[in-house]
Amino acid sequence: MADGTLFIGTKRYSSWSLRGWLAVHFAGLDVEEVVIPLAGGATPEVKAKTPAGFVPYLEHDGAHIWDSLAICEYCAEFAPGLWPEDRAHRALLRSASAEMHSGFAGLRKAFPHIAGPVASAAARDRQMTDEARADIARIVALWDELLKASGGPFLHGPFMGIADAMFAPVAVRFRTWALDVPAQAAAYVGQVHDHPLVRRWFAEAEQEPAEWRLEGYETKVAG
Ligand SMILES: N[C@@H](CCC(=O)N[C@@H](CS)C(=O)NCC(=O)O)C(=O)O
Repeated sequence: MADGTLFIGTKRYSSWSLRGWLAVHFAGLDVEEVVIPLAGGATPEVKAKTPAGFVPYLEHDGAHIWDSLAICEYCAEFAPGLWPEDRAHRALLRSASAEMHSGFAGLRKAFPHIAGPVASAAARDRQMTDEARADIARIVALWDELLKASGGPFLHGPFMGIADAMFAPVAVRFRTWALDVPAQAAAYVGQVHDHPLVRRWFAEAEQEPAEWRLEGYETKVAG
C-alpha cells in the first residue's frame, strides 16, 4: 500500500501540479496519484478534496501539505540533494524558486500551460503582451545566472532539483507557444523536455480523455 496520495489537476493544464509531481517523483515518495479534471476555474472536486481548494495537494505518512512550494520543501526533507549543499547557492535557488512561485503573472496569463501541441490557429492568435515580454526577459536573465552558478545543464546542476521543478512549466510554455528566447534558454528548455519524468508527464497528458479539454484554454484564453 502507498504511503499517501498526491492530488493533482489535468496534466495538460495544471502547471502547479507538474511542480509538485516532479518534486514527489524526484524524492521517490510512494504515493497514489489522483488526477482531478480541472473545470477552468473553481473545480468543485478540487475544493472538496483539498484544504485550500487548490492542487497540488499531498497527503503523506500523516502529513498534509498543500501548495507547490511547500510540497517541494517537504520532498527536499526526504531528498536533501534537491537543494544545493552550498548555503549561498541554496539561497540563490530558493530565491529564484520563490520568485517563480509568486510572480510572472504576465507570462502565465498570456501563455497558459499546455503540455502538448496546440492548434496552430490558437498559437497564431496568442498575443504577446508587455507584461509577458518583461517576464520572459527576467526569466532568461535569471536562468543565465542560475546556469552559470550551477554549471548546467539544469538550474540545479547535473540533475533537476527544486528550482527546475518550479521552472519546468515555464519551459513548457516557451516550447508550446514557440516563444523566441536566446540559445542558452532554448537549450535549457530542451533539457527539461528531454527529462524522462517530463516526457512521462507529456505522455500521460496525451492519454487524458478528450472531454477534459477546455475550449477556453485551447483557443482564446482570458487575457
Ligand atoms: N499557489 C498554489 C497555486 C495552485 C493552483 O492555482 N492550482 C490550480 C490548478 S493549476 C487550481 O487548483 N485551481 C483551482 C481549481 O481548479 O479549482 C500552488 O503553488 O500550489
